[in-house]
Amino acid sequence: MLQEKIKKDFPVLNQKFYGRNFIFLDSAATTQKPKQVIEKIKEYYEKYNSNVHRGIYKISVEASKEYEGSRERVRKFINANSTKEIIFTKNATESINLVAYSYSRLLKKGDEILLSKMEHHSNIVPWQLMAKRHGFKLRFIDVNKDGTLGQIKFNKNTRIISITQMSNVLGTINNVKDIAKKAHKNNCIIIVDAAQSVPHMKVDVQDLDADFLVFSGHKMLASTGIGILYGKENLLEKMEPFLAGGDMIKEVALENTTYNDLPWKFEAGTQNIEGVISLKAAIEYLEGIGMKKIELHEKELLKYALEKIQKIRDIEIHSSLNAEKKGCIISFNIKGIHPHDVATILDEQGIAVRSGHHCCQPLMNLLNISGSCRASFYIYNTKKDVDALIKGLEKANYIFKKQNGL
Ligand code: 7TS
Repeated sequence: MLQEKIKKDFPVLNQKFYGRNFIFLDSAATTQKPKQVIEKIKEYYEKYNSNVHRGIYKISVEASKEYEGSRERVRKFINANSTKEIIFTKNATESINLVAYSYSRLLKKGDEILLSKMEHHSNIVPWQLMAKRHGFKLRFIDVNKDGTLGQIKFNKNTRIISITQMSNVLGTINNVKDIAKKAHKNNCIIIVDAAQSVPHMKVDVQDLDADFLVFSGHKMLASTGIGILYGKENLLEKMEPFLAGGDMIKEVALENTTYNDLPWKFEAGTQNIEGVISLKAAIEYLEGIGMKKIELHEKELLKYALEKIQKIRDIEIHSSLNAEKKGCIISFNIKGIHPHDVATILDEQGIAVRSGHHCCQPLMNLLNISGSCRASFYIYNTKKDVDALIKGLEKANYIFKKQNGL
């Protein structure tokens, strides 16, 4: 893959900070946007900015066509059966909250929800709220020492398993297809948090047999403020709306309201139209490269990075070192240096990494650390970026350990 050519499509990456080429290694938080996506958003505002599903004039019809066209593109991208199963939300977080709120109303007190200890806060806190409200029990699957998922046990009350397909800290890829099979055998549904996986690998909701699957546009080249909820039609039909207002209704009388058909039943009020439209451009960009090629590129880059980073003095890597089985994310600490200090030294060399708890405090507790540094890679990163990271880490060691006479 021609990363240098790809990099040229991303205006943010073509800047210099502190006299050095900017290197972005925080795509797990959000990705940069190619000019093709930025142009598409500009086109919407310059040519057909209007609200959707309501105007009968030319540009509103055009905006509605683009909006629904994007839904079809998302459907095809994840191989959903129907566009009725593709709901636009604000982000992956809102998608999980939607399911938690609306599906929980179909359950009863004492039912159990199974999560894992590697979940992002957005796949823990909504369930805590529901557990408190409805009297559910929460149970957490352990994480093994090598960062893989521990043994999963269903019991007769387990009704939902909500689990990440790729950990945003460890990079661990969970076999959600296998988990879905076991869940269904146990009369339980599966919700897949695909916020980190969909941007990096081919995800087919029918092949996985996921009941629900969530992800965010901003982690896959599209704009912020647009999320996706995939849900099986028969389940979405049974669920009450999450938010209420315009567009999600069929008929409103003062006493009673009938709801719109799927997917609009779950899209109340004016939506993030530019966000939806940007999604189509983002998917076209990703598919223009090819998801398989993206996966292969990231595996190669990860293998290279893992080999090099292991040689850094006093490094502690918080995941498996097997590049074949994980996403392109490395979380690490350098013994004796605070992760924020490491990140600051890297920043001074034009390298952006995230440091902190990565919205995974339970996992941090399990790893017995308060935070870590995290380098996460994407289609625009190169081996040269890895080399710069390694040099930056060596510099951190040099500065801190020299200062302290170590
Ligand atoms: N699930 C996972 C696995 C995530 O990594 C994130 C965000 C979310 C859900 C929530 O996504 P949002 O778009 O609704 O915010 N993860 C990160 C991260 O690792 N650094 O910043 C955000």
